[in-house]
This record gives sequence, structure tokens and C-alpha cells, in this order.
Amino acid sequence: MLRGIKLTDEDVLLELTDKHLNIGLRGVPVGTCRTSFVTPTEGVHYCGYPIRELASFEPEDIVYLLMNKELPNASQSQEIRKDLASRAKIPGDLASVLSTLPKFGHPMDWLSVGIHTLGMFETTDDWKEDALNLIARMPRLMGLIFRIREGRDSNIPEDDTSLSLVDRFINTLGLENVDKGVMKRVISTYLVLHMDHGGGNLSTFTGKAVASGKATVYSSIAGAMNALSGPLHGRANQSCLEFVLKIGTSDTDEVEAFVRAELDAGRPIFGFGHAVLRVEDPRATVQFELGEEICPNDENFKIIRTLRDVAPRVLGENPKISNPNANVDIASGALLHHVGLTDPTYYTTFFGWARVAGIGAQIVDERSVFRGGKGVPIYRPKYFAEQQTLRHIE
Ligand code: NMX
Ligand code: MLT
Repeated sequence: MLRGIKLTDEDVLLELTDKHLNIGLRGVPVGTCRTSFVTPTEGVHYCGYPIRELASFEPEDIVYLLMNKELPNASQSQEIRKDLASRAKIPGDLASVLSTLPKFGHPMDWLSVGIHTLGMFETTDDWKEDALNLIARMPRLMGLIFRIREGRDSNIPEDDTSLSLVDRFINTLGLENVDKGVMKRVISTYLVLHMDHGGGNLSTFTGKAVASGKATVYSSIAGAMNALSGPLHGRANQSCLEFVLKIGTSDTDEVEAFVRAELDAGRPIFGFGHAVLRVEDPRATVQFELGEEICPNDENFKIIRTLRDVAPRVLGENPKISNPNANVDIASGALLHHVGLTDPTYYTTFFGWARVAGIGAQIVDERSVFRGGKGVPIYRPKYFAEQQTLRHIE
């Protein structure tokens, strides 16, 4: 028993053998997490609440939950909005820095550089202050990344801080001919669903590891974004919509032929499988429900609907695959595409934007709450030498 937490044989490697090495720390207990936990059958819970029950909350309220471990009441909900608004002004010329970046670079690299830049403009020596400042400044950073990469004017007025985080992004983005109401709904849901996923997912673990050496919140979260940018992690949402666009038909046989050809070519089926979940991810289910409501006849949505039926059956033929079901990345691209965000290379930046809240809250906990406020010590797991024989230069 660890402070009321019961470790089961599944969680803990009671007898460590060499079969537990070089497997990406699967099942190796590392620490505790105050913001969320993930179960194989119900998925992520934020501070105890199953994600399904939180999906239609406003992002600001979930930021409050992750930071304070309680849902806000009406006045706390107003307070967190005011607090974030008071932090929104960026203390430096972010647009000029972003304008120097190569437009052919990946948007996730822009996001990471953007977060680093915000840290160079200002850090406060207070973990929570920095985490909240970064959360408050993300909408403008996100909007500027789009505008500048697309060659649109970045000399735009400061954010109207009476607006929500998502409205501030939509304003900075400044797209014409889109339904801003539906866009807001899709992005708000996206943010809430992606904000946190337990302590051990690669980007969160990376962010906390960097922070354990007392790097700043900004450096730590920029590092986390680099971890998130890999196709097996956050960038699966980009890859998933890219192959949806390539498939181009919701015909079951053609989708099945595509999935089999991808597997034969040794490529993963993006949007399926998970390190922890063993059923369809509830975050995927929620997004499918949203899609059925707002865009049931969208061509891409129809394709992912077919993929959702076909891929688990095909992947299930391989007994090595622990979970053939849809994960969070199956549906988000089709929804973003539907609301006018049609370039999949940007999709992981939304994942990153969302996760700043969860990783930020977990860094605050690890650095300023655990061990009576002293914080978790610098990360230093053990590795065995493969070359055990002592050698000397002749
Ligand atoms: N397509 C093809 N092969 C797969 C898939 C998939 N969707 N899922 C698992 N496998 C393979 C996996 O590569 C591994 O092969 P090998 O033994 O040759 O290394 C084998 O099945 C066993 O893997 P698992 O134990 O089931 O899964 P693991 O925990 O290693 O990996 C993922 C989890 C998520 C990395 C893996 O399921 C995957 O690559 N999925 C596709 C990419 C994806 O959608 N990633 C997003 C995950 C969520 N997120 O946003 O971070
Ligand atoms: C997720 O959101 O599914 C992840 O960050 C991947 C994981 O939990 O391993």
C-alpha cells in the first residue's frame, strides 16, 4: 500500500527480470499523479471525473479543475476567467520572432519555439505563475502560428481579454467564411478531451523529467511538445487525417484494402491502439457523437466511421496488438477539417495547446507539492550496461 494507493500485480513488476527492460517503462511504477488517472476500460478521469462527464465543460473550468483538483463553483469559474485574462498580454514581440522561422518547418516545431520564446520574454521563478501565464498566452501563440505561416498580416490588435480562450484563438486566427460557433464548439471539446492523460504518457513524462532538473516551465513544456510531435504520439492525429484524405472513399471493402495495404507495408494504422486503454477510447466515442451531430454527411467523417468498424477487426487478427480499438486521434482531424481547419499538419498543435494545461498542472504538483513542497528529486532511473566487460584503450 502506498499512501492509500493499492498496487496490483498488473501495476507493479513485483519481480523485475530482463523481460521488463527496454520496453519503454511499461507498467513500472514511477510516482503518483494528482490531476488524472487512466483505466484500461474507462479511459482518463480528471481528478476522479470520467472524461465523458466533463466533455461539454468550458476549457477554463477544466484548467481550474486540473490546477485546484476541484470543479469551480460559479464565482470561481468567473475568477479563473478573469485571472487568465489578466495574464494574456504577451510581454514581447512574439510575431517578429515567429516571422523569422522557416515556413516549411513543422507547426509543432513552431509551437515549441513559440513556447521557448514566451519563456525568454518572461519567467517568474514561480511554477504555478508560469504555468498559468503560458496557458493564458497560448491562444495568441496558436493564432499567430497560423497567420504567419500562411503569410497573413500578423500586426493585429491585442487580444480582447473579455473573451474566452477559444474565442481569442478564433479572433487571432481570423478566418473568413467559417461558422465560428461550430468551430468554437469543436475546439472547446477538443481542448477539454486532450488536456491531460495520466502521469506516464510520453509528453507529460518528458515535461516533468525536464522540470525535475529545475528547467523552467517554458523549457519543460517546449520539451514536452517535442515529445508530442512524434507520429506514434500526438502527431497520429495528423497522420490519421492524411490517410483519410488518401483513402477518399467510405466504401467498406476499399477502406479494408487500404488498412491491409498499410499494414503489409509495415506502417501503423494511426488512430488505433493504445498503451493503456483496452477498449475504444471514450474520447474517441465523444468525438464520434459530436460528429454525428454536426457533420454526419461530411466525407471525411463518413470515412472515419467506416474505419472505426473495419480497422479494429483487421488489427484484431494480430494477437500482438493489445488494443485494436480507436484512440483519441481517430476523429479529431475530421472534426477540425469540417470546421475549416483543413491542413492536417496543424492538428497536433491543438493537442499541444490542450496539454499545456495538464502538463503544467502536473509540473506544478511535482515541483511544489510533492515531498512536503520540496518537489520530486531530479529524475534518474537506472540503466544496465550491455557491455559488462571492462575495457581499456590499448
Ligand atoms: N497499427 C499497427 N501496429 C500496431 C498498432 C496499430 N495501430 N498498435 C499496435 N501495433 C503494434 C505495435 O507497433 C507493436 O509492434 P511490435 O511488437 O512489432 O513493436 C505491437 O502491435 C504491440 O503493441 P501494443 O503493445 O499493442 O501497443 P504499444 O503500447 O507498444 O503502442 C501505440 C501503443 C499507441 C504507440 C500503438 O498502438 C500505435 O502505434 N498506434 C498507432 C499510432 C497512434 O494512433 N498513436 C496515438 C496514440 C494516442 N496518442 O495520441 O498518443
Ligand atoms: C493519450 O492522450 O492517449 C496519450 O497521451 C498517450 C498515452 O496516454 O500514452
